[in-house]
Amino acid sequence: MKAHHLLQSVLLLGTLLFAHACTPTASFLAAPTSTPRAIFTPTPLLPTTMPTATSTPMPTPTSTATPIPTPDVTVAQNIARAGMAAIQARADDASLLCLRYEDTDADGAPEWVALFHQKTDPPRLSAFVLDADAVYPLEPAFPKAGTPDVGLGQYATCEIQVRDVNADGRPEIAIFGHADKNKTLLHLYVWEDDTYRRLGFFSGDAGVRFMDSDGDLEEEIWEGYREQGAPDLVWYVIHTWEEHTYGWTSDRWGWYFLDRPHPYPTHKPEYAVIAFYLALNDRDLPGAYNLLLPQNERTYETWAHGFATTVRVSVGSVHIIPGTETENGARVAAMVTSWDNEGGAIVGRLWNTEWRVSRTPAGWRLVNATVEMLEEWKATYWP
Ligand SMILES: [Ca+2]
Ligand SMILES: [Ca+2]
Ligand SMILES: [Ca+2]
Repeated sequence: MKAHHLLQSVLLLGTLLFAHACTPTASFLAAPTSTPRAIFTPTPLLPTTMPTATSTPMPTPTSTATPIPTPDVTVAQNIARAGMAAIQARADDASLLCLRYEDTDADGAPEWVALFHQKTDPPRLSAFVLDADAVYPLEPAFPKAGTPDVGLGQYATCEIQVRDVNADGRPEIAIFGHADKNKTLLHLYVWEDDTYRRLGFFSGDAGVRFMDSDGDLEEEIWEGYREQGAPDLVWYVIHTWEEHTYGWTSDRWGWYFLDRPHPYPTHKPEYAVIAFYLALNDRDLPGAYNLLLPQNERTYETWAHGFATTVRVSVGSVHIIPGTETENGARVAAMVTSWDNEGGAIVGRLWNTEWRVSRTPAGWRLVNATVEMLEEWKATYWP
């Protein structure tokens, strides 16, 4: 029994030592953020002697001396130098901002992604992929009419992501840029038919970001636009990956500034409806109630009780129904998504909503609504 324990201990010790000795050293070749500079990580030393037991003959642990390959630092340095030299040779007078050494075409071997800043007027970001001796420029989208051509961006920055952003199994190269008037740009590329195809170009003056808005674990792309008539509001256009391209699938409203209290804009019929749902989402129930006309027959307490289980509300597709606007009244349509915690389960609902709104000296107010539930689902994952 004693001997058995000892054997177990020795084997356990051997296993621990072995496991420790075999912990893979970081492969700088595959390091995701490689600037062309190799860092040598010393390999932990193998124990030269194993503990031996005395009394009973012990089986010799055989799992000791698998030789650990010593990383060849010279090879890595040479790769880095060659990549840097090749990239600088193509840079002309542009400044190299950053380099990534990652597998951008899913063939198992890394390529160089280089991002440059050119001192043109206006200055512009450009990028290419260096794969062995082949150079693939990442072509920027044509600028929209009336806007200057800034390539991937006007200012020097290095915001590159190499990952499968649309969950189709292939990696994308995502490059963010910035330009005048607070504009953010996002270019997306994927390796396809021997070239890097531009999958999409997105821009907005209130940011562009990846975000999973519906809880399916796939990220959508959100373009944010500030609302000219109500600078506290942002209008998000949400693009979803569908088969071969990103398409505009929905929109929603949000706050541009995060600080509170939020000033609720009510100087247009649509803004009053947007403000009402943003207030609900913020759980500012008194604020939301104040946007209802007092002739609503329910007291605040009764009304507020209806939102006891609400955890999130969002609103989009807000517009005045054509032909309904008069000087003092209008009908405003909106698509509302609500999320409620019902007995521990999160239930999402999509509502087609139509509000009758009325002008008051204090701004537009919500009088009453007709709602139609279009969809109801249980959220398996809470975004
Ligand atoms: Ca590759
Ligand atoms: Ca992909
Ligand atoms: Ca999603």
